[in-house]
This record gives sequence, C-alpha cells and structure tokens, in this order.
Amino acid sequence: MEKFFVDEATKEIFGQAKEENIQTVWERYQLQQPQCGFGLLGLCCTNCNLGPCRIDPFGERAEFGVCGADRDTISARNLLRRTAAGSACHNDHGRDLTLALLAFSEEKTQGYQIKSEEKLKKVAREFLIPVDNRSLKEIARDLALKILSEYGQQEGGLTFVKRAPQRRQEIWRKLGILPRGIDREVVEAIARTNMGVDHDLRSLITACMRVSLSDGWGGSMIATEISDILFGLPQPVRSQMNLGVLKENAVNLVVHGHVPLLSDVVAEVAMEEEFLAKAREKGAEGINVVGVCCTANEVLVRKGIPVAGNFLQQELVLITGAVELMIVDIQCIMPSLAKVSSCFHTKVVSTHEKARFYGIEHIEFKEEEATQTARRLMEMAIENFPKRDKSRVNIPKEKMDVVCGFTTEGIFHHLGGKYRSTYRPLNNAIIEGRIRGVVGVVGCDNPKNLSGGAHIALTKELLRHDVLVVETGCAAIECGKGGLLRPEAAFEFAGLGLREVCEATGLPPVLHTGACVDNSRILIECCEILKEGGLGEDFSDLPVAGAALEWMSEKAIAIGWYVVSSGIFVVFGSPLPILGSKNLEKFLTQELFEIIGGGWAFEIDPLKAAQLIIRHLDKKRDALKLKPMLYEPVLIPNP
Ligand code: BF8
Repeated sequence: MEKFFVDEATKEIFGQAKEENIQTVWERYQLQQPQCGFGLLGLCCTNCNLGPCRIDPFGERAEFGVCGADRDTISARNLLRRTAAGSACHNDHGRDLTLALLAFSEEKTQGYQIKSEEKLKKVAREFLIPVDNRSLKEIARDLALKILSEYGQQEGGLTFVKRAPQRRQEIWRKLGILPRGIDREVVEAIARTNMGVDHDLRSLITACMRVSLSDGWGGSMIATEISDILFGLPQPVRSQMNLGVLKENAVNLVVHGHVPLLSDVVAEVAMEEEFLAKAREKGAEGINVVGVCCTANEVLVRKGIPVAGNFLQQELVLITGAVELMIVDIQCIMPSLAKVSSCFHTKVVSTHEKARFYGIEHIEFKEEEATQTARRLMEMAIENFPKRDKSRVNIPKEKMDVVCGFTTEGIFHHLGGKYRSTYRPLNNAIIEGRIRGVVGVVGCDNPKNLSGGAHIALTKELLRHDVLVVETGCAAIECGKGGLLRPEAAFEFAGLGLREVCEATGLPPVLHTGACVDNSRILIECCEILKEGGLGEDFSDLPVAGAALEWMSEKAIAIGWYVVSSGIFVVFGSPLPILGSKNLEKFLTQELFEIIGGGWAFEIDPLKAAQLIIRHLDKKRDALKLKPMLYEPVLIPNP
C-alpha cells in the first residue's frame, strides 16, 4: 500500500499508525474491497421500498427495477441526487456566511468586521443596493437580506449569474437551466428523483445542470464574496504545508472543516498576549494554529496560517501525538477522528449545529458568540498541553514552502503592475503561444487514485506543456506539499513560455486560489479573460479545462457539473457512477458538448488525463486561430 504514498510524511505516519494498530482510511479502503459493482456503475436504486433494486450490468437478469425504471433512469436519477447534495453543501455554506453578515449588520456579534469595504460596496452595487452616504452596517444588512431572498425566491434568477458572458446566459436561458432560486433548485432536484416522478435521462440531466448552477453561480460564489467582505481579500502570502508544520514545543491547535466563521476568529485569538502567556505558563513556547482541508485554505490565504494536511491526512495529523485540540465544523470530516483521537491526549470538538459525532465533545458555535467560543476553545487547547505524552510525539520533518492567495482581483495587479491593472498580459501570452491555456486542478485526494499523487503528476505534465494551472481545495494542498506552489517551481517544472511569464510577473506557475467554494473565483477569472478580448465570446471558446482526478465528495460532482454547464471540458479520474448506462455515458462524454459547449471525460491515469486536456486546449486554440506554441514542451524528471 505504501507505494501509493507520494508524500514521505504521510508514509511515515501511516507506518506508525500500523505499528500502533490505529486504523486509517487506507486500511478501511482495503477492507471494503471489492467495492459494490452496482454502486460503482450507478445501477442500484434505493429510492423507494419496492427495492432496493439493481440492474444486471450484463443484461442477463433484471433489466428493470420493480417499478420499471431502467438503467438510464436509475443512473441519471442517482447522479441528480448526488449533484443536489453537493450543491446543497456549498449553498448552505454560503447561507451561513450571509447570516453572519446579517448578524454583524444588526450588531448581534462582536466577532466580525467589514474587512473589505471595497468588496462590500462592489457586491452591493451588483445587487442594486445604494451605497453612497450609507453606513457599512446599513449596506451589509441590505445585502444580506437581498442574498437571503435569492435563497427563498421562486422565480427571478440569481444576481451573480449576470456576471457570466452574455452568450453563456443566452444558452442557459434557451435550455431552461437558469437557476430560479437557490433552495428551490435543490428541493426540486430531490423531488424529481422521488419514485415515479422524472424518468427521462435528458430531463434529469437538465436538472443536474440547473441545480449545479445554483451552486457555482449562487451558493459558492456567495460564500467566496462574503468571506472576502468579512475576513478580507486574500493577498499573496508565504506559508508552509505538510505535517511538519506542527510544532514540538507549542500548543498545536488544528482547525478542520470548511466555514471560516470560527476558524478565522480562532486564528485571531491565538495572537492575544493573554493566551500566549497562559501557554507559556503551561510550559509551551507558543500557540501554533494550523489547518486541515478547506478551512485551512481559507485561513491560509488570508492569514498565512500553515496547512498541516489535506483530506486523507486528517487522521495522521492526530497520530503525530502532538495535537492538543482539533476544532471541526462541517464537511469532509471523518467520523473516525473520535476513535483516533482517543488513542492520544488530543481533544476533538465539533462546533457546528449541523455536524455531530459519536464520541466527540460538542461546543456549539453561534455567530453571536464567535469570540467567546474561540476563547473557550483556546483555553481548552492550552489546558491540554501538559497532558501530551512527549514519548509518543512524532512530527515528520516534511514541510514545504508555498505562496498562496491569488484572487481574480489580485491577478489584475500581478499581471498589469501597480498602475495598469489588466488581464492583457495573460491574454497576450495565450494568443502569442507562450501559455497554452489555463486549467483548474481541483478537488479531493482519494485512496482509489494515488492519494494526492495524481494531482501532482497531472500538474507537472501540464506545466511542462506551458499550461498555467489554478488550484483549490485538497488538490492545491497536495501540489503545495509537492513543491509546486513556489515561484521557483516555474524554473523546475514549467515549459519555456510559461517560465518567461512567471519570470516577468513573479507568479508561481500554479496559482493557489483558495478553498473549494473559491472555484467560483476561477469562473470569474475566465470572465475577465473573455472581457479582455481576443479569445472568443464564451467560456466554451477559451483554451481552458477543469480536472478533479481524485474526486471523492458529492461536492466535487456539483463543481464538475457547474463547470461543464458553464461550457468547459472537465476530466474526472475514477468515472462518475454512470457507466452502467451507455446512453448516459454517451450523453455526458459526447452529446453534451454540442448542447452546452462543455462535457465530461473520465481518465484515471494522470498522464493520459493531461494528454486529453492538452488536446482539448489545442483544439480550442486552433478554433480561435491562435499562433502555434512558441516552444516545444520541456523534459522534466519523471513525476
Ligand atoms: O471542499 S477538496 S476533500 S476538503 S470536498 Fe473535501 Fe474534496 Fe478536500 Fe474541501 Ni472540496
């Protein structure tokens, strides 16, 4: 199993876990083999009590469920349910942030301020809220209420959809997939998939696209924008990634999950002299706040907080024996953390009303008491430090330097310089053949693939072909650990054209853009490229693509769908669970391109996935009649 670990720190602590008989995700994955073939093919239906039904993939036994649903209906219906669940997660995340903005505006919380006045006013104007001669609280209140109304509305469309190019909006309108209200699309998707409702493959996939757009151009974008308003616009920041960021002589406090409402405040509180003094009293040299998963990305890009690990490393972080407290909120949190932490002095505390765990203490977080809760948790971490068994502490030495925090707005300045903010140099670099195109490498890490290694192999292959890579989520953390988020990576891995651009701008060849909700930033970056001109009129014209080779979560399906629905080619590693329906497979991987301009491919081998992407970028370049690439791909050491 060790051969799958590209990362030495992971390998080391996995080995230690085995010695100590602590079960981790990789062993549980092995114990699940062989995984259910019906599930993998999407041919199992549990939607009603006539079943569970399963369709024989070889067509020898049952071709229909008890109700008469065939393989196309069952697999498309399952896919829609999963897309709706993923969208619901991001949309609810956006709602949490909006409620916090409302609480701030009504003076119900001390924990938050408006950190980006400029963004508040910009977004308020988009929602047609007057901003002149008004207090920030008044503007914030109106904005929060307006956004909340888009959650509940039945008709009328979403404000952020208007950010998309006209031609794209027209396609959405014609296909009837403009989201009407954020909650409505999720509810309707679930209702459609109930027994006896929607059975038509095309109709179900249309609903997939509509619900996903309520995420990408709704909930996720709202989460990103309000996080920027409340916690500040990320700036390029230096930090470090991997288990080695844990400190032997400090109180180690880990924030894990997704919503930055508590983690950001925890990071602030950790700097207070009162707590530093308390930590010293207990024999620690300081307080070390580090992150795991997407909340890590949130506090990384705004505060430079180091990242201890991505999704698959969450158990390993605890197995170092060096963690006093792990605070979890929602999404991607393994329930196994309770058992793993019980082997050490480590406390894990759940904080979100929606996410409770057996064997884990729950201290509920409310926006109104953000600072008090953060302080209470800080006390808890410090109190726990003397209980650490030093003989069991094993912090791997691996930690990698990274530069992160590249936003849509920031890229204007990096490319255009201080006095002429513009995307022109990027467009020119693409037009002139220095940069082949731009690819988003995003999503989870998964033992089914290479436990993160697929992201690194794919990214390196793209870089040497002069592809600028933008990343979010656990893929970004993996590539950070692999050394790809350093500006120097341009000289080590990038093709000559991309290297020239990085050299001129100081940018790394892989731009860390934030958490998974910040995939919305990548959409807006595509909008800016189009606005700058010379590369077509719609996303489907651009030499761009998305990849989530190690996808795991339903949220990744929702992201994949809103990117495809925006007219962009997306490659997943292990296939979506639809291969039991040849009609659905053909629809997603071929016919959709004609309908929506984007579509899916499935390729588990990262180098082959890179080739698919490069061919796609070249096809788009040819259609735009762009100049040939200036340089041949460089050779780099075997990834
Ligand atoms: O939202 S990349 S494992 S942490 S789902 Fe989860 Fe996947 Fe990581 Fe962030 Ni995104």
